[in-house]
Amino acid sequence: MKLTGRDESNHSNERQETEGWQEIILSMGSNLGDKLRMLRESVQQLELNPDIEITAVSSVYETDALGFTEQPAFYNIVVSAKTRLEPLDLLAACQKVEKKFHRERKVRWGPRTIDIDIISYDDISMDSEELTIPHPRMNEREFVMLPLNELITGQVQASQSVRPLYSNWY
Ligand code: A4P
Ligand code: MG
Repeated sequence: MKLTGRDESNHSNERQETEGWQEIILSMGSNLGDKLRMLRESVQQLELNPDIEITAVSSVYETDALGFTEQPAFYNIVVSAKTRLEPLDLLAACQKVEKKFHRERKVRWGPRTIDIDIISYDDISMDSEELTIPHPRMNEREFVMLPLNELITGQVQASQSVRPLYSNWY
């Protein structure tokens, strides 16, 4: 998925594709501790990676927990960026940031200090045990779609379960 109408690149030359900078979308969520700080410092950590360049950050949305609902509300954002990392190396970079903030995986869909999901990577589709892109549940998730829509259109929208909280926070 691309936010800007870049030209239809030539996918026949995959080597050239993977060596360049690719457009990616990340979704980040936190529902434990100082959630705003967690999001801010996680974006900062990604920015410290020389192979990742953040291009836009959405407002922070307060969102009702989906899946395992007996947990605090989340703060969610969507970030667009460019990377010259391969998809699995990008996943590793995201997981390194999660680890830095001592994310513990106790309950699937349970509370977390920071969760970073790769929503899309250029126009690539892949489905392996480690990584599925585009993210398979993105379309049904307002906490992804509303911030993503903000990055694409500039319009901040709210729904019953997704409430814009902070703009220009980063
Ligand atoms: N994995 C596969 N594809 C991807 C991808 N595109 N991006 C693998 C990132 N990771 C991907 O994820 C489990 C494994 O998924 C990883 O090891 C990776 O190899 P995880 O982050 O360890 O565990 P998780 O987050 O608990 O599971 P999952 O399936 O990622 O959960 P979701 O779907 O991300 O849901 N409610 C609100 N309001 N806001 C939220 O942010 N998040 C979740 C988590 C549930 N409810 C929520 C929110
Ligand atoms: Mg995840």
